[in-house]
Amino acid sequence: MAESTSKLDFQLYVITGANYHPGRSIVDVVEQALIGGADIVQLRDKTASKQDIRENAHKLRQLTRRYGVPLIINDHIDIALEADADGVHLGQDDLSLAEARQLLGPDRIIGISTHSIEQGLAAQAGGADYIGVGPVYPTGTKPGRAAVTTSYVQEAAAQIRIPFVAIGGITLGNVDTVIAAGANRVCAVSEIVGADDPAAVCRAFKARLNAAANHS
Ligand code: 3NM
Repeated sequence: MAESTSKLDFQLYVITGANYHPGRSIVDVVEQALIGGADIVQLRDKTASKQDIRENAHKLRQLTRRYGVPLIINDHIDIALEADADGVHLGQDDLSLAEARQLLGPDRIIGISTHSIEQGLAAQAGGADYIGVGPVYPTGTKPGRAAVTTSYVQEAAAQIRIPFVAIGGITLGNVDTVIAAGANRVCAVSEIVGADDPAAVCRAFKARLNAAANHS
């Protein structure tokens, strides 16, 4: 289904995961991902103190500005505003989309995690700028959540008109299957930030995404 025009243009979305790179700084790992071609960055940290998240938000804001790439903050609308991030990403159990929009205003990006086509359509109707579709495969990064499989990717490709990004357990080994199911955008945590060479992994993801885009 044709997408509506949007303020978002990306193929490869990288989300932070500090536990995957012990001993390496978040700025270093994210910069490697940006060098490799990551198009959008999300700061996600479910365990750090709010002060640490705030500090990382400011550091990643400076870094992503240098690369001309949007920065999204997971959950913390106050930190997103304070750090002048481009937007927030919310789960199904977080603040409602309407409340978030009220706080963020019309121009900032709001992304919503969705785990079924019903949730996807609801987020679209509610004014989300993009949705996450996942977890496509089981993943230790978000344990305990059943995989939605590529069938939700297929449903999203057929029915969702805002940008959707496939997420969850996506690796260089399975990304072609995810793309073949209809995803033009993919997101990864562990495969990128846990890699010895995040830039090389991002380059490889981008090559697959671009090859598919050029053949469609
Ligand atoms: N959200 P990895 S899956 C943060 O389905 C997140 O909403 C998901 O990490 C969702 O690439 C997920 O390491 C984890 O599997 C993605």
